[in-house]
Amino acid sequence: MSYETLLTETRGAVALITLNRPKALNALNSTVMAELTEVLSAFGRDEAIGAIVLAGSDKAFAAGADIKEMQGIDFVEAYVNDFISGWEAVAATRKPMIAAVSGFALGGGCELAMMCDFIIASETAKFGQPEITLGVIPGMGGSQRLTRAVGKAKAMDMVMTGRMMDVAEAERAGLVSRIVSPERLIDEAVEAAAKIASFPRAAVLMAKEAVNRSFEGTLAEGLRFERRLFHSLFATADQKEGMAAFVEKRKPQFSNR
Ligand code: CO8
Repeated sequence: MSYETLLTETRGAVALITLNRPKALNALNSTVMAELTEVLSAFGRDEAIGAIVLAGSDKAFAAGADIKEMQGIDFVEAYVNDFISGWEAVAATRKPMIAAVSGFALGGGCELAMMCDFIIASETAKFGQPEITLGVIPGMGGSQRLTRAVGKAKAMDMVMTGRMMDVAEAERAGLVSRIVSPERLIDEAVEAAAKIASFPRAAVLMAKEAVNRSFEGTLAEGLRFERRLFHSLFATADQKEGMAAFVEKRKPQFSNR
C-alpha cells in the first residue's frame, strides 16, 4: 500500500500508520482523511492485524486541520457537503487503535488522537484546541471528547483560551495514558498494541465496545450492555482456554475462536 500523506508498515500483528506531511506539520487535509479512511478499512479487514498504532513525526502528531485548505470555504459549502464528516469513519474503527503523540497535537490533531482508544505521549507532546484563535470551534469532536476526557473546567479553559497543555498536565488531566521519552514512543506504542493483539480478538473488540458505551446513555444501560457482552464471551473457545490455562498454571494458547 502506498499513500501520498501516510506511511504504513506492519510489525507482527500490529499496523503502524504514520502521518507524513512534514512540511505542513501533518496538517489534516482531505487527502489525509481519504487515505486514512482507506488504510484503516484495509487493516480492519486484514485478519493478521490485531491492533493499530497511529503516529506523526517528532515535531508534530498533527498541527490541526489544514487551514490553507479550509480558509475559502463558506457556510453553504461546509453544510451541504457536510465538511469533515468523513472523519467519523476513523472514529468508528473497530480494531483497537493507539495514538502515539510527539510534538504538537492541535485542533483536529488533538481530536484525531482522541478518536483513538488511548494516547501514549512523548515528553515533548503538546495538546490544544486553538480553533477559537481562528474564529471557529473544534469540529471533529473536541468539545465532546476533550470534555469527557478532562472534565468541564479544563475543557472550557482549553477551548475558549486556545492555550496548549504540556504532557504532564495532559496526563494529570486524564487525556494521556502514559508518558515516555521521544526515542521510546513508537516502540512503547507498538508493544502495547502487540500485547492487545495477543489477546482473544472477540474479547478485545467487546472490551473496546463496552468502554465506548460508557460515553453514551445512562450508567444502568451501560452496565446491562457490559454484562451481555461479558456473558457472550462464555460462548468462546478462548474463554475456556484462558481460564483452563490459569487453573493449570500454564500459558494460554488462544485461537481467536
Ligand atoms: N494548516 C496548514 N498548514 C499548517 C498548519 C495547519 N493547521 N500548521 C502548520 N502549518 C504549516 C505552516 O503554515 C508552515 O508552512 P510554511 O512553511 O509553508 O509557511 C509549516 O506548517 C510550519 O509551521 P510553522 O512555521 O508555523 O511552525 P512553528 O514551529 O513556528 O509553529 C505551530 C508550530 C505552533 C503548530 C504553528 O504552526 C501553528 O500554530 N499551527 C496552526 C495550529 C492551529 O491553529 N490548528 C488548528 C487548526 S483548525 C482545526 O484543526 C479545526 C478542526 C476541526 C475540523 C477538522 C477537519 C480535519
